[in-house]
Amino acid sequence: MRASRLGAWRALAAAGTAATLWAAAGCGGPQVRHPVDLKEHMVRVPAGEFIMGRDSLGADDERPARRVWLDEYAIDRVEATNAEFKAFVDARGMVAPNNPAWDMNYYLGKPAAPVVNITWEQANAFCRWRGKRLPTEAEWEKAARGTDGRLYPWGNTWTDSIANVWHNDRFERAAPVGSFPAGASPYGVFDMAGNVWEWCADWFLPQYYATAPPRNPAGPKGPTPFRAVRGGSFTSPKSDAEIPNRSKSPPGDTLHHLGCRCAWSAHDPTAPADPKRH
Ligand SMILES: [Ca+2]
Ligand SMILES: [Ca+2]
Repeated sequence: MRASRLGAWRALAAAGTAATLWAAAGCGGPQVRHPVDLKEHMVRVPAGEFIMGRDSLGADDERPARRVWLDEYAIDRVEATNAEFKAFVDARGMVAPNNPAWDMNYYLGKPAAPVVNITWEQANAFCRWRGKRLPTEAEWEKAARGTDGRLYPWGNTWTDSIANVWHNDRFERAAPVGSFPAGASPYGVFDMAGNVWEWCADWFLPQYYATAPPRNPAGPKGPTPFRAVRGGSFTSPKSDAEIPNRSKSPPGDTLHHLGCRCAWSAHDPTAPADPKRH
């Protein structure tokens, strides 16, 4: 475990993220020190329980609502941008993502917009290259709703113009990341409701919640036909932007409204050898 933590730190430093803060874990448990990147605006989410899923409204795959414990982790405050993904593409000599049909200069012309048209493998490789990883569905959901089971990042009542969904605001397509500070989550994470859908680490199974472990769930063992995607997008009705809403996509697909953000923790729950992955 110690070796992997040091490895993650070295990878983060190697990715050119020198501006780091060594932050201590919350009080109570043993101290865990990890690099929280200031330049890239990662947000620390303290260890503890939160309410995942919901029992009323929503779809069957969101049930049952249950209390889930997550170890401390950090998550990017904003969605991955075209500029950040270009640094990865250029460093690896990869083919750049296709432009969406609605803007043929999107990838190079809008560096602050969220990267789209990337496969799950590309999103995963991008996060690994940065010394990070994709968040689990549980990590994504806790970062979006905090610990009180709220429906939207800002509370329980929909509010127009503080999230980018379909026909509710000043953006017809994807907005520059972080354009809606009033719609931030309790941890200060942006665009968890709308803008672009986000790949999660987990394989997707609709019935997973019924049997998921209560601590650090990282998705079914897989493979399944789909990876989990969360949060809705600029093409979505506001119901898709309700935090418990779950969706999925074949991991090899690229979509003009699907991107990613990255996470980091001292102990990676998505690592295949991790016994917590069950
Ligand atoms: Ca919109
Ligand atoms: Ca989003």
